[in-house]
Amino acid sequence: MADPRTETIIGGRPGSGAHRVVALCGPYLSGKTSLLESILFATGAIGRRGSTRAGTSIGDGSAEARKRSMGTEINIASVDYLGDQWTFLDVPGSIEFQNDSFAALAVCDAAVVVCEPSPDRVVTLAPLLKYIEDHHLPHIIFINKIDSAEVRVRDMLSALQAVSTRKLVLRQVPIRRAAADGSDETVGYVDLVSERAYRYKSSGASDLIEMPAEVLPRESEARREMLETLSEFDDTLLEQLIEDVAPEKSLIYRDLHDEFGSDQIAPVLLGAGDRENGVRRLLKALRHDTPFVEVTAKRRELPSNGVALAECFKVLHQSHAGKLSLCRIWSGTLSEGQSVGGQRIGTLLRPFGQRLDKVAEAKAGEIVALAKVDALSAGQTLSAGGIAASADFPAADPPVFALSLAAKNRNDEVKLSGALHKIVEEDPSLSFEARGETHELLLKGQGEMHLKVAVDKLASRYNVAVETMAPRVAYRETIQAGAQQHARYKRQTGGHGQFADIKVEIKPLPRGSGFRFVDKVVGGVVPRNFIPAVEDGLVDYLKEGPLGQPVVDLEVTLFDGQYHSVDSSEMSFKMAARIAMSEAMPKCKPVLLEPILKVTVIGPSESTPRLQRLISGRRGQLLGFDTRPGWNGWDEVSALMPEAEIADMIVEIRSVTQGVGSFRIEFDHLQELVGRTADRIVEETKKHAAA
Ligand SMILES: Nc1nc2c(ncn2[C@@H]2O[C@H](COP(=O)(O)OP(=O)(O)OP(=O)(O)O)[C@@H](O)[C@H]2O)c(=O)[nH]1
Ligand SMILES: [Mg+2]
Repeated sequence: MADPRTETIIGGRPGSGAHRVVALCGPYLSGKTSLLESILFATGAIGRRGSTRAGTSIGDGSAEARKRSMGTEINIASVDYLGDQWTFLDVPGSIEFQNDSFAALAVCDAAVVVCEPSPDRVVTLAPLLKYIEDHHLPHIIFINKIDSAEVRVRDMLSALQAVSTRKLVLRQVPIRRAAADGSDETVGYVDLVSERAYRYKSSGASDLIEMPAEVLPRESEARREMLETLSEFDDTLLEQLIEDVAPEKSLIYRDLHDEFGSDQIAPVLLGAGDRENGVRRLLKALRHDTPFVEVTAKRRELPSNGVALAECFKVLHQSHAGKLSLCRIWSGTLSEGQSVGGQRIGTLLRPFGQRLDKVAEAKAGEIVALAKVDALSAGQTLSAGGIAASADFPAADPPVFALSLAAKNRNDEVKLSGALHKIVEEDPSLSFEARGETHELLLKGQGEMHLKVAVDKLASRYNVAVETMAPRVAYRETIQAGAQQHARYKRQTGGHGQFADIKVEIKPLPRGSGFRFVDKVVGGVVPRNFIPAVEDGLVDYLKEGPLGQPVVDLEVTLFDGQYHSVDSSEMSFKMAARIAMSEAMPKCKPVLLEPILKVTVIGPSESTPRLQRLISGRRGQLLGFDTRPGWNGWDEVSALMPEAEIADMIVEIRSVTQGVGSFRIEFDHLQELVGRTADRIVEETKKHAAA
C-alpha cells in the first residue's frame, strides 16, 4: 500500500479554489443545523443568523422539518471561504432518518461529528462512528454546546475514546470561570498548537487574550498528551519528545494534517455552534486538513482522470423541477446540455437550503443536482460508460416498523402508488408492499416518526390523504382432527339443472406442508374433467376457514361421488366441494396459527439484560446472546417471537438503548395459538369481516 502521507499531497492546496464537501453529522439535536447556520454566517454566505428553534434557519426549511423542529432530510449549502469552495451536508441526527446520514458520509471528504458535552450519551455516536471508521473517513469530533457543559472536557474525552477506535487528539482546552450562580461557565479556549488563548464573544470571531495563568497547568498537560499521541505515528516527533526538544509548530501542523487525512487520529474541537463560538477554529482546521476530491476518490476507489464521473447519493422529486439526482462530481466537468453515457444532462442546479440555483457547469468536487436524468438514482454513478451501481454505497437498513395505508378517497389509489414510488426513491430506507394475505398496503420504515413524515409528504407534496392503521398479523389456521364428508349440490331451475355429489376425507398434515389434494376416484364415478373443479372448490374455501383465516397444513382426498350426464358441470362440482368443506371443517377442531419470527435484537452490551426482559415480556423465547460481530461493546440477542409482539417493539428497544438499538427479523414457523388471545383474534377477525 502507498504511504498515506504522500497521498494527501495530491489534489491541491488551501486557497486554490478547489471544492470540498464536509458532512455535519451526529446524534439527534446535537446542534448540527445551528452549526451550519453559523458557518454560513461566518463565511458571509448569509447576512443574518437564523435559528432552528425559531424556524428561520437555512437548514430544515422543509415543511416536515419546520413542523417538528428537527432534521428530516439532508440540508445542503455551499460557501466560499478563503479562496476555496465548500459544500456542507447537514444530516438529520434521528436514527430513523439515518439513511440520509450515511448517503452524505459516502460522498464527503471529511465529517464533523457534532456531539453534546454529555458522557452518558456518547453511546448514541456508536452507529455513526462505526460507519465512519469502517470507511476510513477523516473526521473531527466537535464537542458542541460547550456553553452549557457541566462536565470536564477530559471526562468527555475519555468517554468518547471508549467508543472511538481512532486515537482522539484534543486540540483545545476550555477557559472556565465561575458564573454568578456559582457554576462554571466556558468563556474561551486555548489552542494547543499555537498556545494562544481566546475569549468567546456572543457573535463574531473570538478575541485573542493573554493566557490566563490558572489554565497553564492544564494547558501543558493537554499539549503533552496531544504531542504524545501524534508521536505514535511520527518518529521524528517521538525522538524530539524523548530528547526533550520543543517541536516546531510546523511539524505539529503537518502531523495533524497527515494523521487526520489518513484517518489515524480524530481531532477534538470545542464550541457552541449556535453562537459561533469555535466555528472559525473549526473552519480553519477543515481548510488545512480536509482531503481534496482526488484523495477521496482514491479512497473510494473511483477514477479521477479528468473524465466526467458523477455519483448520485440522493434523489428529490419536486413538483416543478421533476426528478433531481443529487450528485457529487468525482472527476471531470458536467455542463448543461451535454450527453454523458447516453444520458442528456439538462439543467444543473446548486442547492442552498431550499433554494436551487441554476449553474452552467459543475466541476470535480462539487455537489450538484441533475434535473430529469430519470434513470439515475442514489447509489449509482454516471460516466461515459453509462449508469452503474456504485461500489461501497451504504445499503438501506431493513425496516423495523410498518403502518397499513389506505387512500381516504378511493379514486386516489393510482395517485397513491405513484407518490409512494417517488417517496421511496427519495428515501430507500422506506418501502411499501401490497400484502395479499391481509389485503393491506404496508408502508415500512425505521420508526413511527419516519413513517409519519412520509405520510405528511403524501398529503402536502402529492395531495393524497391517507388513513393509517396498525398492520394486521398474517394469521393462519389449521385442523387438529380429520373427518369424512358427503356433499351433494342439486338445483332444478327451468331447463337443465345442476348436479354434483362427492365424498371427501380431510386429514391434518405436519406444519409447513401447506395444502395437498389427493384424487382417489375409481371407475369414473366423478369424470376426469370435473376433478380440477373439485380441487378449485376446495382451494377457494381454504382462503378463509372457520376461524376466518387462510387454512394450511391439511390433505383432502376425493374418494367417491356421483354425476349426472346432463346436469353435472364444473360449476356444480366446485359448489359441492365448497359445501363439503364448510360442513366438515368446523368438526375438524380448527386451531389458529400465528407467525413466529426469528428476531435478532442488537444494542450496547449494558442494555442486554433489559433487552432480554423486554423479549420475555413479549412472549419471546430467548435463544441466546453473543457479541455483535465487528462491534466493540455491543451484543446481539436472538429469540423466537410472535409477529404480533414485534409490531411496535422498536419503540421499547429504542427507549432502553438510548435510541441506538435495533433488530432484524426473518420468518421462522407457524405455531398453534389457543386460549384467550386466540379467542380475541377470532372475534376481531369476524368483526373486521362484517365491517
Ligand atoms: N446551549 C446551546 N444550545 C444549542 C447549541 N447549538 C444548538 N443548540 C440548541 O439545540 C437544539 C437543536 O439544535 P439543531 O441545530 O436543530 O440540532 P440538530 O443537530 O441539527 O438536530 P437534528 O438535525 O434534528 O438531529 C436547538 O434548540 C438549538 O437551539 C449550542 O451551541 N449551545
Ligand atoms: Mg438538524
